[in-house]
Amino acid sequence: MSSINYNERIPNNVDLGENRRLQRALESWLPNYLSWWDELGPEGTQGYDVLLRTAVDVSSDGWAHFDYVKMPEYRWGIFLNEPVPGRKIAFGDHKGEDVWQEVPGEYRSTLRRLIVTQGDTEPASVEQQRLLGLTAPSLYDLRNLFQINVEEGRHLWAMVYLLHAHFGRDGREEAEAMLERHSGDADKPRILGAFNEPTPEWLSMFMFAFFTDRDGKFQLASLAESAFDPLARTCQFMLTEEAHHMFVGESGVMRIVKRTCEVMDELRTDDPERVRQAGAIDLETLQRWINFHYSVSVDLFGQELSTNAANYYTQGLKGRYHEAKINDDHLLVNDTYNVFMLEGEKIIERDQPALTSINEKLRQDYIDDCQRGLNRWNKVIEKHGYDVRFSLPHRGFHRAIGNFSEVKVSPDGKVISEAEWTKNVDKWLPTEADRAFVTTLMKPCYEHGKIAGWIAPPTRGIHGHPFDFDYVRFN
Ligand code: BYC
Repeated sequence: MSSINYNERIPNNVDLGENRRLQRALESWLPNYLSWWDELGPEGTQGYDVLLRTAVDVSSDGWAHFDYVKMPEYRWGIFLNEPVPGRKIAFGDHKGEDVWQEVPGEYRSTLRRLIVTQGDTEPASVEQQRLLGLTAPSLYDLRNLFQINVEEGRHLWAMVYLLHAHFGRDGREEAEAMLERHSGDADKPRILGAFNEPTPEWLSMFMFAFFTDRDGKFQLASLAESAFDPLARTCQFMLTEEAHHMFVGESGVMRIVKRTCEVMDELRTDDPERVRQAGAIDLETLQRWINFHYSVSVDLFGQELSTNAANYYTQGLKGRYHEAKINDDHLLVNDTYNVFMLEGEKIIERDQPALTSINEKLRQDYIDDCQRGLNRWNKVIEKHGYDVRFSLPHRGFHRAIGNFSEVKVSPDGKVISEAEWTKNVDKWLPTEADRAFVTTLMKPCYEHGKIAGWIAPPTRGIHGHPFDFDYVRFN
């Protein structure tokens, strides 16, 4: 591995300088990427100096460099975790064989598809968040938004590198297409449902970073098990950056809950209307946002029973979360897994072949992780002495993919009629009126040390700086 030159056009630890053809291909993609950033990246921010971390290394200490950067000048580098000497395939038909440094011909199109699906989400999220820089509740939050945006951009680079380096001409075409599909576009939408939903205000931003970025964590962790070693090592390193994104989501919602509770304390009431009049977001509204973002994110795990997922696993392309820590044969041919199914009008649990249930297993790992976050939010409410507790709706609620997509399921897990759904949906999902209310709160608050009234300040700043630091300089 050569050492990394942060000043290179494309900083990297893949010896790009030694591979002129690949370097030229990526350098010719760069201007397209930059015009995409200009057009669909954070609106009106070209001249801002932002205190950003840039990945410059892959060692666990000191992998990032913090400095003021104008976002279009950010160094979107290509970094793969160091190879693990002698790494063997951990699961599926090829278990025990050496991992692959090149794509096996028979798995080429499947792997390309997985990489494209992963890559497509990254610029999608930047597009979804492009207007949020106009209304951030504080400079600290504004900086975190931009940090996430540039890193999602880098994650796109990570996938584009794999496509260019390992998939020849069709890889290059897929890399182009990544900049042609757009979030919410009627003709060329992004591939996965949740990435076509707008993220128009900051409550949605924090919920997205908690729920949808967490899908990223679990999908990347599964791809980090791949027998295709460059993919595994790329995803491993992406997970390092991803942790901050989920921190932004979890702590963001936590700070909103804290502020709401403070306002309820001051008013001595938990009446949602009074809370709203005081400029905070009532807990019932927060629950509706949880229901929405959770349900669209749960869809991202695919169908409960999927032969695609079984094939990815058997072929060694995509493993389970923390594959090596699971105590079984890592072949799963004779195993079963408990899956939620629809039987007539009832939701039942039934043992299904473990191989076809791989998506559902990952969804369960995700659900458990989400619940841990909710428990932490609930502690804040509990500390303030209120009885309300947030809960995750049933996994069948508001689904567009899989076993429950054809029926209506209530948050507590009952299959209900269309009429009952229509009667209750305004209690369960954000209404137009809710969205309009939340939008009224979205006013930028860019004075040092100040913060909008609907969210509490963070307990700590970024990189050892205080909350009232000038994280963004507007020039
Ligand atoms: N929307 O057999 P199934 C992140 C399609 S997030 C639309 O269950 P499979 C990030 C599916 O493609 C992580 N379509 O599918 C977060 C298939 O289509 P075909 C992103 C969907 O393959 C925040 C059909 O339905 N990474 O990084 O087992 C910010 C049959 O379904 C959806 C990945 O997703 C959906 N929700 O599972 C920034 C990893 N779900 O074949 C970034 C790579 C399913 O009939 N992707 N379909 O045309 C995969 O592993 C798989 O593609 C999926 C789907 C898990 C998504």
